[in-house]
Amino acid sequence: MKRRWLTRLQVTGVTFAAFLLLSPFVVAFVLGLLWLYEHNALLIWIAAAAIAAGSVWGMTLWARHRIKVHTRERTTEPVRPADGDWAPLEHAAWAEVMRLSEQASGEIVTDYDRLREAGEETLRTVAAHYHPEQEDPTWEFTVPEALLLSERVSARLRKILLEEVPLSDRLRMGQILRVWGYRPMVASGLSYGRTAYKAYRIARLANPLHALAAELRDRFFNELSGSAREYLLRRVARIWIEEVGRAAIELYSGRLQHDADALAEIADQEAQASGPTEEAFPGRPKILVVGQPQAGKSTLVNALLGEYRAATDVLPLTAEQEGYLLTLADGQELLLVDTPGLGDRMDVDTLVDAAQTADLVLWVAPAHQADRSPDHEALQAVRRFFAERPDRRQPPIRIVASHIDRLSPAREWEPPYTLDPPEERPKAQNIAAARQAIAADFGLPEQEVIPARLDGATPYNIDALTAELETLIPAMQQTRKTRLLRHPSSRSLRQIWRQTRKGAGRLLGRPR
Ligand SMILES: Nc1nc2c(ncn2[C@@H]2O[C@H](COP(=O)(O)OP(=O)(O)OP(=O)(O)O)[C@@H](O)[C@H]2O)c(=O)[nH]1
Ligand SMILES: [Mg+2]
Repeated sequence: MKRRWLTRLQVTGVTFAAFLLLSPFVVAFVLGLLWLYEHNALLIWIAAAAIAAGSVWGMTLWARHRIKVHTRERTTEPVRPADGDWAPLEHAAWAEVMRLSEQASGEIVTDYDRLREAGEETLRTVAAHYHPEQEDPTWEFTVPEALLLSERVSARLRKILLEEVPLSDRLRMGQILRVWGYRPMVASGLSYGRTAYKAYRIARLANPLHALAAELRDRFFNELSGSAREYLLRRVARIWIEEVGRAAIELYSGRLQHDADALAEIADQEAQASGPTEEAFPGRPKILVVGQPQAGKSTLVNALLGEYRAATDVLPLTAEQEGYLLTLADGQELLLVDTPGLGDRMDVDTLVDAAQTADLVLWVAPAHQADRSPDHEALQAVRRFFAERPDRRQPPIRIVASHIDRLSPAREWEPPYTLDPPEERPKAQNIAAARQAIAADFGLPEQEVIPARLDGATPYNIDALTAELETLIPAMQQTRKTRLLRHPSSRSLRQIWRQTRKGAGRLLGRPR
């Protein structure tokens, strides 16, 4: 009884205090309106207020629309796509990560334990992919590697959240993510590592995920309406899983251990091991020119170089692999390697060996010559080699269909010939037919066969080939990176340690 009376008194008190507090503002507002009226400015004021209110309303609508558009468009796509330089094994692991990310519930990000569990599950899934033979391969990495992993995740998260989650700048991001910068994966990952107990304790002090989860739960997302809240939470959850997955893929595939300098060092070692031609030009993407004897390989090299450098003859000539430096119009340098004709001087095993260190294979096939069985056999061997090793990337292959001038009518040579679609002249029709037949024999799409006449003072269609080389540069560089990561010398512990020393030192608070 007494309590209710007290409460009533309190309510009245509060109301009275509020009235007292607000009254100056109300009075000022009314006086202000009067003043405006007297100075004939009331209408202007009303118009300005309406414009201000209207623009705020418009912005709200726009923000809502943006969220809706995102919700509709990007539910199954990864927030950030797979990396270009991955080998098939990495893509398979990424597919698993995507499966987890698609199933992710947004609610995990408001609960520290569930967030951590989702990270661990992602790590476990990727680990099992790379070490199927082990029962629990998840923690099969060294302390420096684990530190790199966490560094990698946290470095990307802030940027991605800000870019990919609309309105996330409204979170107290700066603060939270700076704490998150204290390596979330250390908290989740290293709690299992005996040797890293110290690092774990430091990370636990900051407890960044806990802070983030609380922030997401309390301050920000509760203000939003149902569907927008659900969408944003889910998006953060997906970013979390995908980025942990991506970093784990980098870790287990050995990529995390390398920076650009280390790759350059490995490239040098590989070049030295592959003989004098490459030793002279280390670090350039390498194009292997192959084909049957007399196909026109050396002529192609000369045509690309624009000068006579590789000896050509009507008799089998090129006796061993020989490298030339090709500089494209934009200054990009490539290493062109001329090879002996497939057969006695270049058997299938030698070709497969050479293809392993190539970033692109240019296969020269004479358009007028019907027997392509040696090519077919050699190509199958190359394909088999890479199919059996999903951790490697097969270099891209393009076919140069040479000797198109020899196609019927053999005496006619009046370029240019239009092929897409083929023009009326029988020569053009025959070139198009040869391109189709070669594509079928090699099991490649027709666009990957480039018809050309290689010999003579003005070789024909070399510019199309050069243009193709230019567009292939990124693919060549990706193949190269994947290849160098597989190089035996890239696994030396010394290197791993040197690269991770800095990160580890920073985290543990002392130089190592
Ligand atoms: N008509 C015509 N002749 C060509 C063409 N391409 C190359 N040739 C000629 O074919 C012959 C052999 O060319 P090479 O470049 O030496 O052939 P290769 O593939 O290097 O031969 P090996 O080194 O012996 O394996 C030379 O006489 C070239 O002039 C072409 O597109 N049309
Ligand atoms: Mg030759």
